[in-house]
Amino acid sequence: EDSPYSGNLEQQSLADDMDTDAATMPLPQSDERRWSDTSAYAPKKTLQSWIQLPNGNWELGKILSTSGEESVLSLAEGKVIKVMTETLVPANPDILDGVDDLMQLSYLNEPSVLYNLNYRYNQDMIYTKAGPVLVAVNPFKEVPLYGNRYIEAYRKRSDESPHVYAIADTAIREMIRDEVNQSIIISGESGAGKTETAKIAMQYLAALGGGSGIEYEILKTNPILEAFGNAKTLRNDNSSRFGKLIEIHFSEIGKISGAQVQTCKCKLTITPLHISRVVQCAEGERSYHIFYQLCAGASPALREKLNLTSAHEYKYLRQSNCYSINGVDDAERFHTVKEALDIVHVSKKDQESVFAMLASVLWLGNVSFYVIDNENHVEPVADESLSTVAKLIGCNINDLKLSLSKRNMRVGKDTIVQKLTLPQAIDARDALAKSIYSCLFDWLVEQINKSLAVGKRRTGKCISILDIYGFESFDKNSFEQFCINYANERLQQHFNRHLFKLEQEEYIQDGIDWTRVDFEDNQDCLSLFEKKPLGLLTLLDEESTFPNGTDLTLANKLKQHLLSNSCFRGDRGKLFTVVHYAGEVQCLGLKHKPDVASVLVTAFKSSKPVVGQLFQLMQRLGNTTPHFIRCIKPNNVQSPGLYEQGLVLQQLRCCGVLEVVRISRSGFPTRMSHQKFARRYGFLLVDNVADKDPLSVSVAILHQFNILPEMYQVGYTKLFFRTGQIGVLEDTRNRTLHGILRVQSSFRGYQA
Ligand code: AD9
Ligand code: MG
Repeated sequence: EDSPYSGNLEQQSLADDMDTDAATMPLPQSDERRWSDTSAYAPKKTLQSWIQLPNGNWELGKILSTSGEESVLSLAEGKVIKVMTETLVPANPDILDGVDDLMQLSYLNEPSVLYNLNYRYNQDMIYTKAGPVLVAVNPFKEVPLYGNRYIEAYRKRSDESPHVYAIADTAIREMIRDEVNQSIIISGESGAGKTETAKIAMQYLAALGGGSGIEYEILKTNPILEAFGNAKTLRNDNSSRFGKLIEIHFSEIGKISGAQVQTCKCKLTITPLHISRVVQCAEGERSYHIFYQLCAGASPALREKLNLTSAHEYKYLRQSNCYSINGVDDAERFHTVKEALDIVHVSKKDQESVFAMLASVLWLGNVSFYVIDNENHVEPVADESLSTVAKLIGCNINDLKLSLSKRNMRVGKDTIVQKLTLPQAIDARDALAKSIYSCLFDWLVEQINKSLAVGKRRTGKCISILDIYGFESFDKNSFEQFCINYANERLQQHFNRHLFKLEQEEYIQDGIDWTRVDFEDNQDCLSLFEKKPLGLLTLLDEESTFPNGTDLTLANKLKQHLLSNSCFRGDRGKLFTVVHYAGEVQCLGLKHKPDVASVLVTAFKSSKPVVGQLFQLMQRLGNTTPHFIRCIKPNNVQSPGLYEQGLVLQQLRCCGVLEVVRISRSGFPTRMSHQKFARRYGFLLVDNVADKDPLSVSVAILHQFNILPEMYQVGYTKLFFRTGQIGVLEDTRNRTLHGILRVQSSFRGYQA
């Protein structure tokens, strides 16, 4: 008696649900409690339900009975438990297992989404749509989803399952159709798969735009940038330490059928590399790959020229106690990089200079100092390291000595020479090493850009792929996280506005009044950063010009001006918290400690260009049609087949996947065509409407069930409902069908 479903009717009713548009079921919804809300949920009406175990994981249970405030459920392996009914979260019928768009789930709650992604992940279906967004769960193994056969299938649209290729294909088509530049924006935590995803997208674009041969060059930028800009970290064996925007330009735009395009050129924009890794890195991590590759792969002749020894001999590489990466052959990689350099037209001579610069950085790290007077001033030891550096960078050994032991100070109009103490000299040495590496990296990017240069006559349009570091929150967060999170906040706004626009378009198309639709924005948080004159960025800039400023004076200043913004919280001492869309981040140490500049080091990168460059990057995306890919890392140990619910959930929240569904549902999320609506509920009407048109039937239903006017909108072709409204109708429909079933079965019994 308790279960409304039995026999054929259950199947029929579920099949009906499948038949309707996405999200036509009563959906539990509450903005404050995100997706876990159960208010619109009557457990009696489903057979299955999610229950949260003490370890935080969700498990599926069958509801055996509900009495008062408690329900009894059976779990897997025959376990039976009693729980508070209000803690139950509705599960979807089995028929919806593994749907390829989360929007198709009848119940859109956290456990259902987690389950759905997991279900697909177990079958190597790592891609899933969340409305307009593609979610990619890192498989940490090779999956059979790529290559020409797949590219062909997506190009012909014979395969429509979610894929990076499908996103790239849509970007091409929309570029041609609308003559608007496109962008593919990839985000996610470190190790989630952004860089791999970017490469997969490039692969598709290159394959489709192929012909001129330049697509091959474009793909070869990857091994170069990864060798010089990626490193093994504790989170990812191949972690990018820079943000990358690659614009792929298309010269001729053909007809939309088959998306005929010709790739022509590309342009790379890179955010500054996190350069300090060159001189310092944590235990178990590595410096940039290229150093190890060079040490392992250089030919005897090159070794001789650079006076190169093994990686173990260099202090900069030795300090973190980690030289190799599982499954990676550095020597082999070195050859790949050399080949790639050939392909992007870096001459053999220039390549040799590049390697000489790398070796000079390594040797610099081995330069040591000795005390020369009783004021603890030092000079570099004139040994093999020092002479090799001088030779490699092509300077006089005495000039090098000078630059590592003295510095020029401006006092008023005069310049005085100051001798350095040991810590100062080490700083000067490291600053020089960093500067050489950073110039080298910039130079490489410039070479690549020259080689693949976009001509002056830009006829066609372009598709940009953004592979940027995702939102970060650690126990200690400094300037680096501050910049990264600000960039992500801007991206999130881009994301929100874009989705809002999509929604709006659908409403306008169907002629409904969209001014009544509210969307939540992250403008408050952005204002916190950008407001002038009293925003985080301005205040930070201002404070960094005060020579006596400290973390504490900065924090006090911020607290003095920013407490009225709800996204800012002053904590004790030099700590303060920024409330980002993806979570709270407690910051300290934003005030930059300037590096002691050596004579050879020119303008050192300060806070301004970092923020500036990120901003530029964002602005470039402003006039493009964005396509979003959110990468998810299912475990922290880079291992295949392991799916940790808690970790995935936290990322779904951080990268706004839950948000996107919420936004997509925050206006009039439930839609149904007049015909479908009339067919589904028409039989509930008291009056006979057999000869009426679907719209009139629909309106009659709305009236009979007293659905309030502000709860729905009537479009030209569809009805649009606020969340939960359809629930009333569904309930009545189920009850009525249940009644019919009882009559039928007793009738059958009577016949028998
Ligand atoms: V970081 O922010 O640069 O530290 P990413 O870029 O998000 O990070 P990356 O693309 O480097 O992560 O992926 C990490 C590792 O996951 C790769 O080295 C692969 O071993 C693995 N991976 C990611 N995506 C795929 C895939 N589609 N197929 C197979 C993958 N392996
Ligand atoms: Mg990366």
